[in-house]
Formats: sequence, C-alpha cells, structure tokens
Amino acid sequence: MKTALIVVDVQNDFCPGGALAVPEGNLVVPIINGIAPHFDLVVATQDWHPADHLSFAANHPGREVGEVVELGGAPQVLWPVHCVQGSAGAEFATGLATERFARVFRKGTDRTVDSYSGFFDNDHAHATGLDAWLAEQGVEAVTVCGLATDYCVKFTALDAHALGLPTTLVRDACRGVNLAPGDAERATAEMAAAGVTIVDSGELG
Ligand code: VGL
Ligand code: ZN
Repeated sequence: MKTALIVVDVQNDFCPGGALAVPEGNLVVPIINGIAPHFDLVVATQDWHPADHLSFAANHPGREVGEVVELGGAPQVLWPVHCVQGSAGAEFATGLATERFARVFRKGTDRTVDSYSGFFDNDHAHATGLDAWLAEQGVEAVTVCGLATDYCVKFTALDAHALGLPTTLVRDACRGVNLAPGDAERATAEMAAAGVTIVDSGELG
C-alpha cells in the first residue's frame, strides 16, 4: 500500500506571532518531522493568497475579522491578512523538514474564492492538482496533519475521503483556530463520522 502524508498549511502566519496565529501551531513541527519517515511520500499544501484576496476583512471596508460575508454565493469568514504570496508569513514554519516534500500545492490564489481544502477551492469548481498527482504517484491511502484542524485540515481530510482514499488524521500533529471554543474537537468528530480514521502520532510506525 503506497502511502502519502499531506502536510497542510504549516506556515509562519499560522504559528504564534503570525498574522492568523493558531494557538500552539508551532508544536506540530517536531511531530510532523518525526512521523514523515513513516510514509512513502510527503506532500505539502501552502496557503498562498494575493494581497487583494476577498477572504481578508481588510478588503471589505467596514467589516471586521471574524464576521461572515457572502462570497460567490457561499458564507465566508473574514480573516486577517495572512499568507500573502511571497511574504515571510507565507513561508513554511521554521524548523519544518521541507526537504522531504515531493511536491507543494499552493491554494487560495484566486481572489474571489477561498480554498480551505488542499484539493479544491471552496466552490469545488477548481482543483489544485493534488488529486491527480496522488493518482499519478499510485498513492492508495493518505494521512493528513497540520493547520488548522477546524478549517484546512478538516476540508482536506473530508475531500480525500470523498475521493475514495482511505484517510487518517494524526490528531496531535494538528492544532485548531478555535474561533469558538471546541471547534477543533467538533471538526475531529465530524471527520471521524465521515469515515476518517483518527490516530495519535505514537500509534504510527
Ligand atoms: C486556514 C483560515 C484561512 C487554514 C487558511 O489553513 O486552516 N484557515 N486560511
Ligand atoms: Zn487563507
């Protein structure tokens, strides 16, 4: 069984001190570095927005971070400016073993739609190429980790499972934004209910 680890959005802006800091986001770095050798392939996603991206509250005059607006007919949470293409915040987190990444798939590049999943934009109209690449590589099962549990990790894992790939989540190799307390736990329960296997890093190998 050929396996791939999908490392979701482990970037400076999602770590403490970053623009959209995920509490303890930096703590996933050593865990991910430690589990990576257990997989045939490691692939990463990178949130990669133009400065005028419409998920940024700053691009909606009069709106605040955390408000929900309509974007392309769907609800969109407004975020602080984060992961702007070419910025230090968009770089992979300090210490992450990026030399193991066979490929990096950038997402959120279209200003008019957000892309939480590493596979598709939120409107499911555009694919990043991750699906086709995994198929090309002969990957038969995927394991998902990274940031953030309640957004990009969740949608990446749900899409992987929906695409027919047996999908595992490494719970302690993820952290959540938790805009509302308990969001990360609820996201994990939602993934489990959909058929994603939930494990901790100590169970791998
Ligand atoms: C993410 C919010 C906005 C994530 C990305 O990586 O989970 N969350 N952009
Ligand atoms: Zn983003």
